[in-house]
Amino acid sequence: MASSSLPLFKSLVRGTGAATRNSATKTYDLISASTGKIRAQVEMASPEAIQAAISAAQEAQPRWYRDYSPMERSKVLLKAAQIMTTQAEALAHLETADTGRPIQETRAEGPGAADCLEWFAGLTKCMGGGQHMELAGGNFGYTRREPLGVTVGIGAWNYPLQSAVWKSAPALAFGNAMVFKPSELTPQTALRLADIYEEAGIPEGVFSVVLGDGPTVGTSLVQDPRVSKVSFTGSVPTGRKIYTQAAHDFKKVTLELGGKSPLIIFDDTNLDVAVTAAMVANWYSSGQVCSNGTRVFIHKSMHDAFVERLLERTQQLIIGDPMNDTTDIGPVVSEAHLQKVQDYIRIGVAEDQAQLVYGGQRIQAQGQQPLNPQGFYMQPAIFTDCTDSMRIVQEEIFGMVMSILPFTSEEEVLQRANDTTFGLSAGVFTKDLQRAHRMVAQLQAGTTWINTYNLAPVELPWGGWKHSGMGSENGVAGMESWTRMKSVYVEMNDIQSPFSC
Ligand code: TXE
Repeated sequence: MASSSLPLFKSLVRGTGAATRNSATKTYDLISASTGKIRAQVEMASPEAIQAAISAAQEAQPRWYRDYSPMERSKVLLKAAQIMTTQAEALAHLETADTGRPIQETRAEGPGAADCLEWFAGLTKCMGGGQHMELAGGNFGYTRREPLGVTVGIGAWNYPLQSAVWKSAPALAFGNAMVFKPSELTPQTALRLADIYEEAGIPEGVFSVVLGDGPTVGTSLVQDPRVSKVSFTGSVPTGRKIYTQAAHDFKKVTLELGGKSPLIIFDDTNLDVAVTAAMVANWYSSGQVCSNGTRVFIHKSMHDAFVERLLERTQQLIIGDPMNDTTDIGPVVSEAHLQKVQDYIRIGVAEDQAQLVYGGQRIQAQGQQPLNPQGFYMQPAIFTDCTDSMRIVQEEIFGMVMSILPFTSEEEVLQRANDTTFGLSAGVFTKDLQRAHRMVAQLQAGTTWINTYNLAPVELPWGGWKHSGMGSENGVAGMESWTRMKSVYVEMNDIQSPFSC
């Protein structure tokens, strides 16, 4: 039973209609991934609160765009970045409490979010139409780049702060307002972000956070006709639903969806580099990363040595309380997600000739160290002898389940790597530069890495191909995603009548 001393998280709506934000609604419990116990409660945004958030955004957006020049908006975002940096440690604790990701990982979130704010603070100063055309008769035309208006962001639970900032920083930088809904499992850093924006000087109503589930709160946001864009990070089925619903009003949509990415390791790669790559691409964040390289294509000639070294190093990982500085791997986010990952491990064991050569079990201790028995802890799972058509090789699991797939030639591995409905990312490890560039040119993925994996600096656009999404976030492309163009024709003479009178 929840006790009344538990923290209660509520939506954060400031500005027009904000008084209705506390209208009665139901609450739900948040469960700690490391103890399995109730750690807080969340009040679902009522229909009135959702309406209030969108009304506040609608009222605030024109002023945010017209009264603040790009230079002024830039300064506000830089201030937000500065506050974000000073609060990085506190944000890391909130993120770890919500997600179960180790604190040594979540310490990167604040600085990463600050980078994103700084990037868009810079880019907003370049917000211009970019075209001035001399036209017939001494007339001329030019283009204006303008904001979209009221936008909606819907975030996922694996990287909640990153989801919130990757969407809101560009939205706000280019003069939009945003109503953001974090995942129902991970509300805390989005709420803190709203406070940071307020402290930085972003006017009330420009950014609101509404809490609650997808089917009711998320759907209301997506279907509201006042919303002109939805930016979503999450699963493929939900992305498809949102795309369909948004089509009714021809809203702009950006979808950052799942993946089943190939990590391709050629035999000129140093053995330990190869193993580090596979571990980074599979074990980080307990495997809950959309771009993870879960299909590990390893050249046949180094397969056995690779597997042996991978097992050796994976066994040394410290699985434990995510708040401990030394923990490498924390629990997965929820009991339901743990069950989903465990189900896939059972499917893998039953399928074909695949061999589970390491791990996969739910655990209550690591060596002599007990773990909280109610926590959602598991060992990483390594499958060898996999074939391309197996379900564990084709479907996104979003957990620590690595499939090892030997290959012999460049042509063969390229064809097999692309043989998936997903197209989020891909990595190639080789010392042969020509081969590396040849490969990335043919890999069907929105992001590719040469001799590294899972880096996503804000300077480069991020977005999936095929079923992994549409549109992109970050990079210079971020300006395109959050603005629209307007052509202006200027007549320098009296208008000529085409009519007879
Ligand atoms: O995702 P959902 P879930 C994948 C991963 C994971 C699976 C399920 O495979 O196991 O998705 O995770 C909101 N209208 N990824 O259940 O349901 C929801 O409240 C509007 C990959 O968390 O897609 C949450 O805020 N919104 C991924 C967000 O959508 C709706 C990260 C994601 O929820 C909605 C997360 C609706 N009808 C999961 N239904 C990645 N790309 O990184 C749900 N939501």
